[in-house]
Amino acid sequence: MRIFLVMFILVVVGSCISNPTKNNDLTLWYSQPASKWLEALPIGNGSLGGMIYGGVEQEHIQFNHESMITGTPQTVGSYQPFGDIYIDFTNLNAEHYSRELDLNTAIHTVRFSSNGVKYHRESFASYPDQVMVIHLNASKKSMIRGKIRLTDAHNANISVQGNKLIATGVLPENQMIKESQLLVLHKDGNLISDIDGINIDGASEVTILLAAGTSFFKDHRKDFQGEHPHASVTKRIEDASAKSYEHLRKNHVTDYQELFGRVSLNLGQAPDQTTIDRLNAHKDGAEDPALEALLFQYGRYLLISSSRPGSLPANLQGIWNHEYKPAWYSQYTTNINIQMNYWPAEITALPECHLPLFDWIENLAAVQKKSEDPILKTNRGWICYNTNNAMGGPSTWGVHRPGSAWLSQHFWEHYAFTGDMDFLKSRAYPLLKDVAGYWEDHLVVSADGKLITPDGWSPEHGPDGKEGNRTPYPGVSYDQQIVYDLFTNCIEAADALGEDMSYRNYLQAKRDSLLGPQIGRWGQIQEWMEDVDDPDNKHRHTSHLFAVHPGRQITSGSTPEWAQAAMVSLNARGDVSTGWSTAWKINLWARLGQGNRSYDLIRQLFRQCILENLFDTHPPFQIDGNFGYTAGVAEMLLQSHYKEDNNYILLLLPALPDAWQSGEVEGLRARGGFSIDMQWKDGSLHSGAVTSLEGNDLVLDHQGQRIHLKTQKGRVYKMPDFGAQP
Ligand code: FUC
Repeated sequence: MRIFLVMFILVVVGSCISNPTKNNDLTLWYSQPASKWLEALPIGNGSLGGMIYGGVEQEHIQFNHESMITGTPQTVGSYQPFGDIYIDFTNLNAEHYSRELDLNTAIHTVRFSSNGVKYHRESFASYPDQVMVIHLNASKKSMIRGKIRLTDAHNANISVQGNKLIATGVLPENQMIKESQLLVLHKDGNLISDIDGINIDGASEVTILLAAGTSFFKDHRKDFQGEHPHASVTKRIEDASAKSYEHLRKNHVTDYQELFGRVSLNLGQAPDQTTIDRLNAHKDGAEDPALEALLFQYGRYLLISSSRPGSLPANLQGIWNHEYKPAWYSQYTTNINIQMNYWPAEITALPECHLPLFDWIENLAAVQKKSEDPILKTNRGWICYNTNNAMGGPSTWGVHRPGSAWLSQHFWEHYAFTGDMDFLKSRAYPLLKDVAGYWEDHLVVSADGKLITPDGWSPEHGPDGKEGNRTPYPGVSYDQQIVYDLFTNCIEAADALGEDMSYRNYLQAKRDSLLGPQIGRWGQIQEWMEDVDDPDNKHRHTSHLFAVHPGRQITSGSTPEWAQAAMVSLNARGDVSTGWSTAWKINLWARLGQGNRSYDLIRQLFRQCILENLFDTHPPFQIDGNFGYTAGVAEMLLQSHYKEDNNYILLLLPALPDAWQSGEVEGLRARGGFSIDMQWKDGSLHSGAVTSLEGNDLVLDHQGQRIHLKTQKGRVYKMPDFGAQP
């Protein structure tokens, strides 16, 4: 690879941060109502989620609240459904039906005509007003007739109070109190309450407000016990009911678009077909890059909808669940799943959506540190089990020692992308250093004089290839690579803070003594300290490739032999796997600079793991694959995971597949604090811009040509034509 290092003073084309609004095909749409939960479409405000079926005679919205779990700090429990809204309409014969979810507004719409009247139903979950809003409209006066019911998934007592329905109850498992309230507002006609609902008789417009909550309190210092939710739920409903529908809608769209509108991706024109037809055609091999872009944006939509400041982090199903016993409790699994949920947060410009993860990790740390469980006892730092609930409650399925180190990587990444020095000083560095302390105490010296973990695990099998073998082994690559990553993040954090230098140097010496990646007998990255890897092993976890992604110990540029060996390992594992595993492989191949291999995995993901409503399936439905996919697409277009001479190297279009010869992306974020726009043609960068968010220097790298750029905070720099460089 020829590398040209060009010092280039780029033209300042503006002094303000751009706010792209142009988006291409941001709608999921269907010509039939949903006939099952996985055809319903999700809305959410971080805490309150709904799945909308869009029926004609009956609208059904199944809803959730993030805190509805049967667990405690001692037992894991399961994430639970909360309740359902049903609206039974009378005298409708639908024609010209459609339902759609517009990712640009986060509004779900149902439209149809009946007997010459056009009906229009809009639903959204508002973060600023903390309510779900359903608005019914008809083109002729007084034509809305039906009955609204609220049900509860846990036999709560339901009362009807005028135009309000209230469901209040207690979960017997953990005594958590829950309450939902639904208020009906109308224009024209009458509302008539009866024993189990509210009848609408001849209204022209109806607005339904739903609020729900529990007594869960997101803080270990109060044992997670909060107030009865009645007062806060009542207040949300009252406050929202004082605003017009248009006002609530505007608040919601403004708030949502401020986040969503930061990134646009255009990979081509969308065909004029329903989403399900496009999905099926894609599964059959049709080219529809616009659908691939839609799924990318859907991941961003889902993250905004399931993880907002003040909420719990997105669980295995985000916040959407209709089962009493969801797979793996629909909680937080630390050996890939919860981390993958947050892979798109920084690179796709949603750092605020990352914040719930940090709150949860800090609570988890506090709960583990005071645990009486002998398995969790540590001198310094903390460790956790593999699966944990909203309260830091552990599963029975084994300790996962490097879980805390992997989780702490997210604190470093938030700083690396945002440059938030207060966050680094007050939250990230203390946590990183604390967890590093555990590993300083825990590492041992091998016969070869290397530092190794004595009792590791490679999720989720053993060197004998047995699924779920939890026998501890020394020097397992997964542990070694995560500890390397932890120490590196801690070292770089100390550098950025300019403090703690003697500790920093001590930790660097430790890091440099760690047993590093080893290349085995068939050219692979060894998963185990001994060269026992079976080339026919197809296990879904690629734990031994953590160093490629989300770690950064192995890169094509700085460690090409290891990168080559990682490709051998990845090819041996094969392409066919579960949803999140397939998504991880998209990211891995992207980091290895193999755009066409990433794209193979994209095709594979669509073929096998994308459901009718574009949720990802493990199977069953598991949202990490959606988030991992979105992160993977971003990694194919932009990477920034390593530094040279203290500058981040921004790889522009590092893994562009042949299938995406032309396109444009705006607003992706890079470490060091940059927002990147790019247009490309015939597989090469055509034009673009760098917005400097922090005023740092950087190196732009496109297909091996490099340009060093000095920046000032807040300025926008036009990218040069790399093709024109010598
Ligand atoms: C891990 C994975 C499973 C699943 C579960 C939630 O145990 O190995 O495949 O993703 O987490």
